[in-house]
Amino acid sequence: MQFRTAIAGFLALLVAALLLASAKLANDMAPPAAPATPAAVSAPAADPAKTANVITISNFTFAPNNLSAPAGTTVTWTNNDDTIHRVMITDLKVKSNALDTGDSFSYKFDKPGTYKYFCTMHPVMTGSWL
Ligand SMILES: [Cu+2]
Repeated sequence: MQFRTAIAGFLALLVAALLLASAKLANDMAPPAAPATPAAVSAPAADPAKTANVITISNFTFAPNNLSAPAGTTVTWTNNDDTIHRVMITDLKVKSNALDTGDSFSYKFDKPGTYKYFCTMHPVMTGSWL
Protein backbone atom coordinates (compact mmCIF):
# COMPACT_ATOMS: atom_id res chain seq x y z
CA MET A 1 0.00 0.00 0.00
CA GLN A 2 2.84 2.35 0.76
CA PHE A 3 4.12 1.96 -2.75
CA ARG A 4 0.71 2.89 -4.21
CA THR A 5 0.56 5.97 -1.99
CA ALA A 6 3.99 6.97 -3.20
CA ILE A 7 2.88 6.49 -6.82
CA ALA A 8 -0.27 8.50 -6.19
CA GLY A 9 1.77 11.27 -4.59
CA PHE A 10 4.18 11.25 -7.48
CA LEU A 11 1.34 11.40 -9.98
CA ALA A 12 -0.24 14.25 -8.06
CA LEU A 13 3.05 16.16 -8.22
CA LEU A 14 3.39 15.34 -11.91
CA VAL A 15 -0.11 16.62 -12.64
CA ALA A 16 0.56 19.76 -10.65
CA ALA A 17 3.82 20.32 -12.52
CA LEU A 18 2.09 19.78 -15.85
CA LEU A 19 -0.66 22.20 -14.89
CA LEU A 20 1.90 24.82 -13.92
CA ALA A 21 3.86 24.23 -17.11
CA SER A 22 0.79 24.52 -19.29
CA ALA A 23 -0.29 27.66 -17.45
CA LYS A 24 3.11 29.19 -18.10
CA LEU A 25 2.96 28.11 -21.74
CA ALA A 26 -0.44 29.70 -22.16
CA ASN A 27 0.92 32.83 -20.60
CA ASP A 28 3.90 32.87 -22.95
CA MET A 29 1.65 32.40 -25.94
CA ALA A 30 -0.63 35.23 -24.99
CA PRO A 31 -0.29 38.05 -27.44
CA PRO A 32 2.02 40.73 -26.17
CA ALA A 33 0.35 43.74 -24.72
CA ALA A 34 -0.44 46.18 -27.47
CA PRO A 35 2.23 48.82 -27.59
CA ALA A 36 1.16 52.22 -26.41
CA THR A 37 -0.56 53.89 -29.28
CA PRO A 38 1.77 56.56 -30.53
CA ALA A 39 0.32 60.02 -30.70
CA ALA A 40 -1.25 60.51 -34.07
CA VAL A 41 1.45 61.86 -36.29
CA SER A 42 0.14 64.19 -38.90
CA ALA A 43 2.04 66.56 -41.06
CA PRO A 44 1.43 70.06 -39.90
CA ALA A 45 -1.21 71.43 -42.16
CA ALA A 46 -0.28 74.57 -43.93
CA ASP A 47 -1.76 77.48 -42.13
CA PRO A 48 -4.57 78.49 -44.47
CA ALA A 49 -4.42 82.02 -43.19
CA LYS A 50 -0.84 82.28 -44.37
CA THR A 51 -1.21 80.70 -47.75
CA ALA A 52 -4.45 82.31 -48.75
CA ASN A 53 -4.35 84.95 -51.38
CA VAL A 54 -7.28 86.87 -50.01
CA ILE A 55 -6.71 89.55 -47.44
CA THR A 56 -9.66 90.92 -45.60
CA ILE A 57 -9.66 94.42 -44.27
CA SER A 58 -11.73 94.43 -41.15
CA ASN A 59 -11.62 96.53 -37.99
CA PHE A 60 -8.74 98.55 -39.42
CA THR A 61 -6.70 95.39 -39.72
CA PHE A 62 -5.39 93.36 -42.62
CA ALA A 63 -6.14 89.71 -42.06
CA PRO A 64 -3.91 87.92 -42.52
CA ASN A 65 -1.36 90.67 -42.29
CA ASN A 66 1.55 88.38 -43.02
CA LEU A 67 0.75 86.41 -46.09
CA SER A 68 2.93 83.94 -47.95
CA ALA A 69 2.20 82.75 -51.43
CA PRO A 70 4.28 81.73 -54.43
CA ALA A 71 5.35 84.31 -56.98
CA GLY A 72 2.72 84.78 -59.60
CA THR A 73 -0.05 84.78 -57.04
CA THR A 74 -2.71 87.38 -57.37
CA VAL A 75 -3.54 88.77 -54.00
CA THR A 76 -6.88 90.40 -53.39
CA TRP A 77 -7.68 92.80 -50.61
CA THR A 78 -11.33 93.20 -49.76
CA ASN A 79 -12.60 95.95 -47.53
CA ASN A 80 -15.16 94.73 -45.03
CA ASP A 81 -15.09 97.92 -43.00
CA ASP A 82 -17.58 100.73 -43.18
CA THR A 83 -14.61 103.02 -43.64
CA ILE A 84 -12.78 103.66 -46.87
CA HIS A 85 -9.31 102.14 -47.02
CA ARG A 86 -6.62 102.43 -49.62
CA VAL A 87 -3.90 99.80 -49.97
CA MET A 88 -0.41 100.83 -50.98
CA ILE A 89 2.33 98.30 -51.65
CA THR A 90 5.19 100.38 -50.33
CA ASP A 91 8.18 99.37 -52.44
CA LEU A 92 6.24 98.93 -55.64
CA LYS A 93 4.47 102.27 -55.27
CA VAL A 94 1.32 100.43 -56.24
CA LYS A 95 -1.78 102.02 -54.82
CA SER A 96 -5.34 100.85 -54.92
CA ASN A 97 -8.30 103.04 -55.49
CA ALA A 98 -10.20 104.12 -52.42
CA LEU A 99 -11.89 100.93 -51.33
CA ASP A 100 -15.37 101.42 -50.05
CA THR A 101 -17.22 98.73 -48.15
CA GLY A 102 -17.16 95.53 -50.16
CA ASP A 103 -14.67 96.85 -52.70
CA SER A 104 -11.65 94.78 -53.66
CA PHE A 105 -8.22 95.44 -55.04
CA SER A 106 -6.06 92.79 -56.65
CA TYR A 107 -2.40 92.75 -57.46
CA LYS A 108 -0.33 90.00 -59.00
CA PHE A 109 3.05 89.56 -57.38
CA ASP A 110 5.24 88.38 -60.24
CA LYS A 111 8.53 88.22 -58.38
CA PRO A 112 9.21 86.52 -55.08
CA GLY A 113 10.16 88.85 -52.33
CA THR A 114 8.92 90.56 -49.26
CA TYR A 115 6.49 93.33 -49.87
CA LYS A 116 5.14 95.56 -47.22
CA TYR A 117 1.88 97.34 -47.68
CA PHE A 118 -0.19 99.69 -45.65
CA CYS A 119 -3.32 101.75 -45.79
CA THR A 120 -2.58 105.26 -46.96
CA MET A 121 -5.54 106.52 -44.99
CA HIS A 122 -4.63 104.75 -41.78
CA PRO A 123 -0.85 104.19 -41.87
CA VAL A 124 -0.97 102.17 -38.68
CA MET A 125 -2.59 99.47 -40.78
CA THR A 126 0.30 97.45 -42.15
CA GLY A 127 0.95 94.06 -43.56
CA SER A 128 3.43 92.19 -45.67
CA TRP A 129 3.52 89.65 -48.42
CA LEU A 130 6.34 87.17 -48.64
CU1 LIG B 1 -7.42 102.22 -43.87
